This record gives sequence, C-alpha cells and structure tokens, in this order.
Amino acid sequence: MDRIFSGVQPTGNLHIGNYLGAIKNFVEIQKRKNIIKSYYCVVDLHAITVWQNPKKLKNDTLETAAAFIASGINPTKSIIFNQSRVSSHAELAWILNCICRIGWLNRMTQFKEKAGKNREQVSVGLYAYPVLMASDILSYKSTLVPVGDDQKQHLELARDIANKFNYDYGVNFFPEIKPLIFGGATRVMSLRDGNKKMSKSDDSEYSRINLVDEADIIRKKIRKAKTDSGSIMDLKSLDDKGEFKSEVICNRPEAVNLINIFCATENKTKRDIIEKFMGKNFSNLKESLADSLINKIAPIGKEMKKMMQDSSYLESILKEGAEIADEDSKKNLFEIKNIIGLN
Ligand code: AQP
Repeated sequence: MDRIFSGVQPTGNLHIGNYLGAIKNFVEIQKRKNIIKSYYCVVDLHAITVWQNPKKLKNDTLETAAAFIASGINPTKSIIFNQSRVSSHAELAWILNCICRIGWLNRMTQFKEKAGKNREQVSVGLYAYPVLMASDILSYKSTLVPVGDDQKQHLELARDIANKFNYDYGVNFFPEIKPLIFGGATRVMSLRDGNKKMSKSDDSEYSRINLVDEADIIRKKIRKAKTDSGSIMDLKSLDDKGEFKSEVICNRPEAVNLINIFCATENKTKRDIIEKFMGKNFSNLKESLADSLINKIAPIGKEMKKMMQDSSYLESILKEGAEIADEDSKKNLFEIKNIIGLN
C-alpha cells in the first residue's frame, strides 16, 4: 500500500511541461487501487525561495489548485492544500537540515543552474530547497512521488536523508521513497531551444504552451516552434525499446521534443507518431500537434479560468485539505520528535 505526495510551485505560467510531466500523472495514479492517501500540494514555501509579488503569489496559489482540479484530480479522493498552512513541513525541514550534509546539497544541479554566477546573492532557502522537499514527502511517510525527470536528483537526496535519519537513530521509521517518472514527456523542452527545459520563468512566452493559453495562441506558438531543416525522421531513429536513440536526441532535439509532446498528449507511442509523419515536413506535424493540444489542453485552461472567477470554492478546498494534512503530518512529527528526544 502506498502514500503519494507531489507538489507544484505557485510561480505562475503553468505549462504543458508541468502538466505532461507531473499533473497528468497525478490524475492517472488516482485510478490505482493500492493507494492509502494522495497529497497534492501547492508548494508556496518553495516559491518564496525567490522573491514573489505577494498579490500574485496568492492568485497563483489558487490558480495552481484550479489546475489540479481542472486536470482531473478529484478533491474528494485526493488531498489538495497549500504548504504554508501546514506548519509541520517547515518544522520537519529544520530537523532534516540537521541530518542532511552540506556536501550532498553542493551536488544539486538545479541549485547550480538557478543560482548560476549569483551563488553568493541567492537566498539560503534556494540552497536548502531540496531539504524542504524531503520534508514535504516525509511529513506523510510517502512512498511514491510522481514528478518530472528534473526532480530525480532531489528525490535521491530525500531518500538519502530518510536513510540517514533511520540509521542515526537506529529506527526503521521512514519508508523507502520511490520516484514515479512516467509518460511520453518526462522532460518537456523549450519550444525555442530543444536543449533547455520548458520553464515557467523563461522570458520568452514562445518557449512554452501555458495551460491557460487560448486555441489561437497555442496554434501560433506551435507554428513558430523551432525545428531543423530535415523532414520528420523514420523508424530507424528509435531503439529496441521504442525510445529515441541518443544521437537523434543530440542532433535533432527540437524534432524529438515535438514528437514527445505529441506522444504524451495523445497517449501514443513514438512509433505511432513517426509512422504517421515520417518523411513529411514539420508543418504537417505541427498542425496536427496544435489540434491535439487545443483539444486536450485548452479545455483545462478554460475550466481553470472559470474556477478563478469564484475563488471561494478553491479557498474551501485548500482549507479542508490543509486540515487533513495538518492532522496527518502532526501525528508523524510527534513520533519523529519522540525518536529524537524532543518531546
Ligand atoms: N519541462 C518540464 N517537463 C516535465 N516536467 C516538468 N516539471 C517542471 N517542468 C517540467 C515538473 O512539474 C512539476 C512541478 O514543477 P515545479 O513548479 O515545482 O517546479 P520547476 O520544476 O522548477 O518548474 P519550472 O516550470 O521549471 O519553473 P521555474 O521556471 O520556476 O524553475 C515537477 O514534478 C516537475 O518535475
């Protein structure tokens, strides 16, 4: 039996990377039978590791909850809440800060990418972010964590922290954490640069398809998406498992990205898409991909906008979710404090 936890930052511009890499999978998992509880968290404490406009943060928190529900997460089956309302996350993070080693954090590639040359100027929160993420997961003794591929390293760290806690205190308290990274697009790349992850904070609107984009914008962005001068590749570009060969990913990243997005949106294999489009030029694929996204993504955005018109419903979901999460996490925190000798 598993407990599921995952989070999304309310930093605006939710895009198809967040959806295809994570949120769509949250919805899929709902169908599984061996789940005790699922927690889907709007991780606002993570968001403030870089400065956020307070009014916008509040709005983006509601919008992220709206994205969960509009995508198909059922709030009567899963617990939807925002992190800052449940104080155990921050409290356990402190305890885990005392378990985690500085050397482990120094290896985190996301920190290196986000801090860049500004390493001395970014917040301590940005550096300690993966420890808070470990706390989010371990607050509920979660076993399965559905995320996009970019979070793999943070999950390995969470597992190391849990193991060290168990070892240091001679207990078997925290269960093993397993990442759930699946679907046709576990790392959606920018539409402007196939070597860069699609990201909320990219300055170029044309780098991503936002969940709230209208049909005409989706089509325009897909039409403008960067491609290469070749035609659509043939089946020789796939390996025995039906995945793109590494040299194809390396040489034709934008083409690979568009096909991956198509596969994930339509729940099709790479073989299916390639068989249909091989040898054709990109405009054929782009028109069909735009149709597919308009069909599958635009209704989610429409529903999100509708929900945002009356925020009282979203507020009530977050409040009720936080009450359950607070109770569940406090029970675990009490036991953790007993183990450490803090009670
Ligand atoms: N491009 C992506 N492809 C697949 N999955 C992705 N995720 C994010 N980007 C992609 C997954 O979405 C979930 C929520 O991500 P997040 O909002 O918590 O943080 P992030 O990874 O930092 O997202 P962004 O869009 O890249 O934001 P910025 O620009 O602020 O850094 C996670 O499961 C993540 O893996």
